[in-house]
Amino acid sequence: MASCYERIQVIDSHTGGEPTRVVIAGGPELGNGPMTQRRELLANSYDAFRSAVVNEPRGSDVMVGAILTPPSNPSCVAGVIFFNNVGYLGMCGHGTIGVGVVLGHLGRIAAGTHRIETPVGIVSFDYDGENAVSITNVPSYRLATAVAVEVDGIGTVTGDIAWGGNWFFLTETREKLVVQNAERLTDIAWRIRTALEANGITGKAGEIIDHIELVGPPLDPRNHARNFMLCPGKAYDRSPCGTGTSAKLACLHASGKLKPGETWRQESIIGSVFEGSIVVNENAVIPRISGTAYVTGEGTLLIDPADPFGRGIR
Ligand code: PYC
Repeated sequence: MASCYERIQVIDSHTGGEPTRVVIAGGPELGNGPMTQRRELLANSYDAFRSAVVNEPRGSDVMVGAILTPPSNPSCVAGVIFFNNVGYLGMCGHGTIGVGVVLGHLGRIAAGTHRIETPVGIVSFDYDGENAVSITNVPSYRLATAVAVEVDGIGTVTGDIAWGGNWFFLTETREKLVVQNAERLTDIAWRIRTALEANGITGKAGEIIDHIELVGPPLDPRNHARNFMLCPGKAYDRSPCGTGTSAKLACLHASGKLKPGETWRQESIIGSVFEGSIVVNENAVIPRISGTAYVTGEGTLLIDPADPFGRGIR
């Protein structure tokens, strides 16, 4: 019977081809604590909710979810916790661009500058009132450079470890970064991720490096680089990845290849582009990432308690 359904109201969008499903009502009560605490509560007590929203049969491995909460900081328009097919993200750049456009679509914000609260800090964004959003991300940095790791079936792979709101390993590749090679690129990136973990190569506080970015030359000469970014749940980002582009900007700055005010155009595996730049504030690199998002759907997800896959296929 329809009245038995659990109902979750969502707005879907995509940013450079990468989907974001924003939960605007029907999520669990997460309290008023800091966003880190709310994310922990979501993970520990309501993980089935995450799976129901983004996993098959309602979603897919590519889908990123964003649950809106009241902010704990009154200067923010919302608190946001991002999640995916396997767990939770610190920040999400394409997702923030999607959230900005969805909040505009709902009439909750007008064109201008706004702030959201995430588990890794406050992120501000400029919204043009239509589809364009420029985010000012959390401080980003390169943790280590020229890190060499022995990768099964590949050999020695060298790359940088950087924070852009999530942990990244960025390595230059000679592979052709085209979507037709997605299976091979996924295999390479996953092997790198596995090798990093097996060798105890982690983020600053021992975090798993769960985003692997293969970087190569752009196909479009107007851009500076092209990437293939493998997400924690083995799906690849259709967008250039906002946090991954932030990590890349931090690495470029650390090696003297990007100055404040210069523009970096990052191309994704499907050819969508984020424009990035940095300001440097007390030695921290603050990335600014610009992109566009489009609303693709408005709807109510229904969970029938009798459905054996109602909480998603996990
Ligand atoms: O845009 O930051 C991003 C992102 C992270 C994972 C997928 N997209």
